Amino acid sequence: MSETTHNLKRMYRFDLTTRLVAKLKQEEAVIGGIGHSNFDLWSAGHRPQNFYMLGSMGLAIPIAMGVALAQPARKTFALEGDGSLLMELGCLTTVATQAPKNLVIILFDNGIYQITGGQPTPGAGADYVAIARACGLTNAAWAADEAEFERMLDNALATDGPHFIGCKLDSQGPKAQTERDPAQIRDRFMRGMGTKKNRTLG
Ligand SMILES: Cc1ncc(C[n+]2csc(CCOP(=O)(O)OP(=O)(O)O)c2C)c(N)n1
Repeated sequence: MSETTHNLKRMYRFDLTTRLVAKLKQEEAVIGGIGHSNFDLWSAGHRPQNFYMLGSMGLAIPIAMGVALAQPARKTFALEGDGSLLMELGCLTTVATQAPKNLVIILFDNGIYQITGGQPTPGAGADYVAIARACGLTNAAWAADEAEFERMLDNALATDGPHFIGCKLDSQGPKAQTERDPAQIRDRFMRGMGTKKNRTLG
């Protein structure tokens, strides 16, 4: 675990997402942010407990925080891109204040808005772990490589949070695209969370 951005390996988002999904055995919720975070979550294997954010930037962490607070027994992950985090940076102070023990934030930091053509974000040199820590998220660190990412996931699954895991990404694009059907995404997720029982959509 690293508190600085020195010597961090640039990793492949799909590989990291696959490693995360492989560890989920307890119907954990995973919220994929707009951008390629939700594309790779989809590609890693659809689960009813996945929610794919389409349309608005910056909402993966707020949505995940809401799920975590509503269902405190369920570990809940937010996968967010750095561009989207910048759009809603204040959510980190809210997370620190609410402090849901079951929330894990995974930041996919590629320094660009990859999905809209790779424009650099205005925070390309920012240390988001340092920002998270300054907001009050004391369990915040960068993953130096894939093995450490896995150890940090194991720790986040086994211990109280909120946790914040920063990952520097390489420049590879997403594996595929999420099926864009917002009503179905919502409906499946509500069933995955056990909050909707009746069958209205396939
Ligand atoms: C409020 C708002 N502004 C702009 C957009 C257009 N837009 C959608 S995704 C995106 C970039 C997302 O970047 P990031 O979160 O870093 O993810 P990446 O694409 O790098 O995976 C932009 C600019 C939007 N959807 N909403």
